[in-house]
Amino acid sequence: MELPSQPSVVINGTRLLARIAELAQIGAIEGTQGCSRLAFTDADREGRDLVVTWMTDLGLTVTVDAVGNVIASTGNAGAAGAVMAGSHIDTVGTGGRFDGNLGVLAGLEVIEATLAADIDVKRPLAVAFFSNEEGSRYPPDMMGSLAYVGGMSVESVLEVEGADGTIVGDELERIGYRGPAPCPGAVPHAFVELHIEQGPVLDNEEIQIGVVEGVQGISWTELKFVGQSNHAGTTPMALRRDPMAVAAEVTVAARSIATDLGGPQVATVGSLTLHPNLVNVVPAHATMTVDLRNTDETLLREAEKQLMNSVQQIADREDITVESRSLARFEPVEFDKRVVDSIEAIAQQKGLSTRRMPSGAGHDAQMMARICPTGMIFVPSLDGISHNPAEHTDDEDLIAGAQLLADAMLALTEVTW
Ligand code: HGY
Ligand code: MN
Ligand code: MN
Repeated sequence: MELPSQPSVVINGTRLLARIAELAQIGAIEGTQGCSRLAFTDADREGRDLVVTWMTDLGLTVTVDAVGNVIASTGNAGAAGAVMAGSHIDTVGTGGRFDGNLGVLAGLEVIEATLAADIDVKRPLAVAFFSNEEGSRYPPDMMGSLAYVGGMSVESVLEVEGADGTIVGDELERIGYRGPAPCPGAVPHAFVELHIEQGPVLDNEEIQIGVVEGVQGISWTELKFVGQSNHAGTTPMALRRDPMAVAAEVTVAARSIATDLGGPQVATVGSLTLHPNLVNVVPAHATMTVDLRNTDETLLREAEKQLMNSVQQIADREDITVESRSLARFEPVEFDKRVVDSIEAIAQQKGLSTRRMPSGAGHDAQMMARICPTGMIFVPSLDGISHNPAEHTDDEDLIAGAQLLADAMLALTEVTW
């Protein structure tokens, strides 16, 4: 792609790092550099209020839509026709300070530096934080951006019940972020998300920038095994209908499916709850989640098929009933080649080392790719650690990623599709 000579702007790295640190204080996890701001909790509201203050202090037009997505833009048409950056500021319960937050604060920094440079930019700039990207408290993940692009109705978002029994609509109301702006939202000219890799590739290969070509497919299933609670001491093994024994075998089966399929296939049992969860009671039921992912949709479907076959065989043998429901299901996504190519060309022009790669994690960009030309920029995660308070990315990598975001966004203001 022939790169237009884009207006250049230098971001203020010190200001960016200071904002990352300040936001990380909200929901800070004692003794770590991580934070916990589950979607629509008080900590999430506090984080939202801080970032909205930074947006309004810049004089940006800030809108809140019906599912709590927040869009700040230099024009008064919101995201319509804008070159938009964005990500999320909600975190998993034991989150790091960079996952999502970097993409939002870097987007804000690009706008602030551009306004300060007082240069003529052909299109409005915008930055968003989308609601509940993590999906840990309320599935699916990328909930806000999925609604923003019309992939999930506002009504169905508002009625989702969380693992803790609360309802999205009530919590959004309670934290004051059930806004008036329309959802689905306006279509941007282009969308670019800067994000930490959250995996080991860039760090291992000592490469500065990941040029992300797409996002792998995601399949979340909740399995509830119903047995018979009984006395741990008096019930002979042959007479038991033990749902925990089934959950354990299914966990091992999920792991073998991933290792047998090989390649990028991954399988995770991240949550398991027993009822009544007591030392001397054979459980009545066990509820677990299985997260399967693959860059190849056919192989992901194969993994799902094998999982459910194993579930049924093991449950039948143990005389256990199974209730299953899908919590999230997204096919693999490819980003727009023109955006991917321009991110790569600009990075290389700047002398940054790059490599093309898929994203193992889900991102709001995979939803925005449904409505406009979209790309992503990765910066290295130390030892590939993420969804862990120890998550770390070096300052110079954060700043290099944010500067590349600025260059890419401004280049995109110059192109017409
Ligand atoms: O689950 C994911 O990949 C993302 O962190 N929500
Ligand atoms: Mn993220
Ligand atoms: Mn995450």
